[in-house]
Amino acid sequence: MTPDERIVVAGAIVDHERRMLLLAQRRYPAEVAGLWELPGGKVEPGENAEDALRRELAEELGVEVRVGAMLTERVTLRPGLTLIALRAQIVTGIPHAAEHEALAWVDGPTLADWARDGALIPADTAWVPELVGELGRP
Ligand code: DCM
Repeated sequence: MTPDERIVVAGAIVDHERRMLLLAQRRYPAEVAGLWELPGGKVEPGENAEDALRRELAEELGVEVRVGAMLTERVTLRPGLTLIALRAQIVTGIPHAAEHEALAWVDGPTLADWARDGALIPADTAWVPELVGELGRP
């Protein structure tokens, strides 16, 4: 990876029973306004992905999270900008939409439906099979 490569990190936030995933509805830009995403944002220079995710989720949702393992798929958003997702669970706080239009907890079948219906931002559909396979597993 060259030094000018940037990472966007998204949080696959699941509840404590690992049944539901938290999705956030984007307000901007126009191409994706109204679509749902795993919340997150750009890793700043000198920051690691875990720290960036904790910072972004504190800013966007007002929660403190414990960060877990990365999901398998990496998505190239454009040359030099790669999207990854890290598993996360809320340690403190109740999520609220500080920067998004709305938040929703979805179970696996609902996530699959929303993806099929085009309700997710296109990049984030890469993670749907892995997440659907995990949600609700004992
Ligand atoms: N992005 C994405 N999926 C996410 C989060 C972000 O595809 N779950 C993209 C949208 C933008 C870029 O990453 O191209 C930066 O996102 P933001 O505007 O939230 O900082």
